Amino acid sequence: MVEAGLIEQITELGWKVTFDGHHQFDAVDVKNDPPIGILKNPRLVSRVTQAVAQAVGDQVRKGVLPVTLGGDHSLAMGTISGSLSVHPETCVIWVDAHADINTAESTGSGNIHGMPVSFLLGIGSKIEEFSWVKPLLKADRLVYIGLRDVDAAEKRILRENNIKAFSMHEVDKYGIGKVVEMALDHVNPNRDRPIHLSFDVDALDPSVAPSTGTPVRGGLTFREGHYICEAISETGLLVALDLMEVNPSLADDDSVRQTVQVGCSLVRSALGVFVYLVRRDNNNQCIIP
Ligand code: Z70
Ligand code: MN
Ligand code: MN
Ligand code: MN
Repeated sequence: MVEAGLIEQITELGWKVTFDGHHQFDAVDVKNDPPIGILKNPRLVSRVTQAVAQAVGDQVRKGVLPVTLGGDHSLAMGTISGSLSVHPETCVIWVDAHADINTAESTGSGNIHGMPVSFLLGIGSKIEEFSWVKPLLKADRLVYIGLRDVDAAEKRILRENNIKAFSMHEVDKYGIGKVVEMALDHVNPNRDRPIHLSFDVDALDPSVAPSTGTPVRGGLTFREGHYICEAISETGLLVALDLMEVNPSLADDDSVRQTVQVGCSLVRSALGVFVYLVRRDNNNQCIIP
């Protein structure tokens, strides 16, 4: 996405952009990383996400809006920890085909990218390696959009913790405009809380975003995905953005190009391309965010 020109594109929108590079990953050197229980690469994931938490928290504290490009969605353990460490009242809008809420007990795969939400909520047994993750996220400050591949154990966890989720069924039933409004009403009724948007590109239909680890058919259209980003941009409350699971090592060149383009486009929408195009001041001049 960076190679495709995302930095220049965001700059063009009127933002002053600093590219933070990949330096936080250089500090991680984990050669011997056997599973803990069945959790795969636990030390690597813990150290990278902890470094990301620090980096994101530092930016949010300065009033800078961090955009994290991933990478698997375990990264959101870091990004959301960073946001919550500065603004404890932050609400999270998690756009994904998956709920990513398995615990160390419920996971069947041992993939930590299927578990970040449970760590943030502090549910399930505690793993010493991840003790740095503080359970700062409240279940009523979290809302999902786009779900369609949720494990049975995850469904139980969602139910037991009373977590609001708008699956593809609700997107079909109400339309994306109403779903985003209901999602915001749930986590942010007075539109006064900071918003962390964590967008897994696999929320989009595989025909729109094929280059991702776990494509699931029946996903969001190109416009539905963009509408979510635009509507959140319009609130003026966005404090951090994740665009996750774009994987250019998967699929053919055309699919990769398409997925990278759509990823860049979602980021531009979340950062106000829509507002830039349509909002005008009293003198009919475009207001550049
Ligand atoms: C399953 C698990 C999954 C992708 C999350 C799958 C989860 N629920 N897949 N992200 N890409 O392994 O926990
Ligand atoms: Mn995900
Ligand atoms: Mn997913
Ligand atoms: Mn994932």
